[in-house]
Amino acid sequence: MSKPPAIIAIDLPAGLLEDLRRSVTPIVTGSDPAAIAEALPRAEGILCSALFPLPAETLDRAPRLRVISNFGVGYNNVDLEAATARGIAVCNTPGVLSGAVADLTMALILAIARRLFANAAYVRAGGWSRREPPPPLGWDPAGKTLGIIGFGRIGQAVALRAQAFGMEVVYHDLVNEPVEGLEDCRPVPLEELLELSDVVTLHVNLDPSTHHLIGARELALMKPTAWLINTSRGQVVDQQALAAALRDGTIAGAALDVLDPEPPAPDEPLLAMENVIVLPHVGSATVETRAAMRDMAVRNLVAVLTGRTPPSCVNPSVLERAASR
Ligand code: 8YV
Repeated sequence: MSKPPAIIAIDLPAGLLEDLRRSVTPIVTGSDPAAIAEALPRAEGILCSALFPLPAETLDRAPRLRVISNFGVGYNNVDLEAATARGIAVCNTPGVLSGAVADLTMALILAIARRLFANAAYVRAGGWSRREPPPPLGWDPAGKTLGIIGFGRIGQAVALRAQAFGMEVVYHDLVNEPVEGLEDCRPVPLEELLELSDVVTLHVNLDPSTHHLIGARELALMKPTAWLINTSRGQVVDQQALAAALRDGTIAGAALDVLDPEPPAPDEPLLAMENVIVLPHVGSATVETRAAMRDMAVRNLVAVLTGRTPPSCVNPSVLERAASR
């Protein structure tokens, strides 16, 4: 029997690609847009980065597509409604990257608190050798309040880490219920979270309800000493409003692993600000986590193409419909 053709738009190690070839025929390997566009009409599956756009117009050019396997937990790159209407399963890689993203978030909190980047820049620029005054003192995370917006797997993993450093945790989510094992974390309305927190960190999915969730009004509610951390999606923050709030001292600073757009334009104002740390979207970028994500993304792709249940599908109604046929 012929194996279903699939586009493999991320790099896979040779061993994993060999495993995949047992059930699937890769018709493209790599992220060349022209090769992908040419192969789309034949493809039954696509394995791509969570940043690879798949709007309805692209899905229209892929009439045989049965599965989109996203290499990542976020799936805002896919028009989910259009995929579901066309019977395409959309899969992602939740869980395996929560620890890495939470570690990065905690690293940013500590870096902000201890002025890590400013101190390292001072030494590198020769300030210490020249006996110039060092950057101002940092602050202890213990006793400070961390506000977590989005209390899913990643938000909860951040809470565990912050509690170990003695931070008080408040959170806001759609379902504001106490979480088992995290009973000391307090659910609060969004406005209260913004007013209370010394650091606000974002861990929501990007969808129409969270687009520009943090804008001028929300930033104005924050303490002038507070920092904003974003390791979710750039579009959750109104970037112009953020730049204005950072310029006029409405908030103290921002640490951003994600921007809108990515990569940023060279003249993006946030890149030049002293009180802003920007990282190039590296939340999941560890050897171990990327390997686990690749593995799960391959298992998702192969499962759907061979009629089995994938480890994680965000529109399971498509699989139920296919099974009842
Ligand atoms: C990217 C991410 O997928 O999981 C997500 O949603 O944003 C990241 O893990 C990864 O950087 C690959 O592009």
